[in-house]
Amino acid sequence: MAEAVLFEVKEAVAIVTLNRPERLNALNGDIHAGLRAAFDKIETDEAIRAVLLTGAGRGFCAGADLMQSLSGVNAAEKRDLGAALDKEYNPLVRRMRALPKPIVSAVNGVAAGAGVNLALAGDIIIAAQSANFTQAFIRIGLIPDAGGTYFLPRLIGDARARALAMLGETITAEQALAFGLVYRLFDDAVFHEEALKIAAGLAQKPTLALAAMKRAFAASAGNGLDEQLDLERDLQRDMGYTPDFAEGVTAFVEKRAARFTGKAG
Ligand code: LHQ
Repeated sequence: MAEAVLFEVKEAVAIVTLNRPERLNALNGDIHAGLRAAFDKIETDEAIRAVLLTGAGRGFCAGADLMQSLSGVNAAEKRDLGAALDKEYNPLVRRMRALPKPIVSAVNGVAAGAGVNLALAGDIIIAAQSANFTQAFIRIGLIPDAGGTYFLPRLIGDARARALAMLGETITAEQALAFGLVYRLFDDAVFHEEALKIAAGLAQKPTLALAAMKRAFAASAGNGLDEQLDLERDLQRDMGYTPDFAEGVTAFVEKRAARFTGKAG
């Protein structure tokens, strides 16, 4: 059986590919296990400085596997969906957000349900022209999970977030771009290559500054301006002590390209 998650490292980028194309990469136990293993490696391997999360085939991810994990649901048998979120989905979203390395979510095709919200847990979200996005939850009597009710209003505003969640309509990649759900679109033919280019570029940047940005942006959602200014001061103080800051300034003065290591010392 093919591995449910493919993992390879190229140009200091961990390329993590959801790999159940016949099910549009719907999330089952094998995919969750594969993702856990991938993030174990990404968290501990210093040579990995960025992540590219994408899907095999014509889908990015169709959300929870309704055939395998949830089939046979009936009113008499009460399923604790909260347990699945506690065990698999929420730790994954928290892990992605806390990862001190940038994540590019490359939505290569269909994204539905938790598949969309998994992408939104990344830092930079790009999509192929043929991609589409559906908060499919309402179609089966659920609410957006995997961070959907958190990410959506912050990214696209409350009005659009509520409409997408409540109507369960599919939006095209162009609409997603216009809404601000994704940063950029690329033609399908060059999508993987362009996605890798972005991730590889991030992998050459000062990693500690990217990690500190993730912390600052994460805190910004719950902070007032005063607290955020204090946090920026603290994080910037840390950045001022990094070799990459010294290298950045030296390279500027010497009018050459900087060579960042992403290391603390
Ligand atoms: C699938 C799936 C799928 C299995 C397509 N599962 N096979 C829930 C509960 C528990 C805890 C955690 O959180 C969640 C969160 C959730 O994510 S709930 C939302 C789950 N996702 C959905 O409701 C989406 C279901 N899929 C669809 O509505 C459609 O497949 C979409 C709109 C994604 C794509 O439509 P099409 O492009 O027309 O493709 P298709 O429907 O023909 O799908 C291709 C194959 O993939 C097909 O299999 P088949 O054997 O007929 O070729 C589908 O059955 C299979 N597939 N999604 N989630």
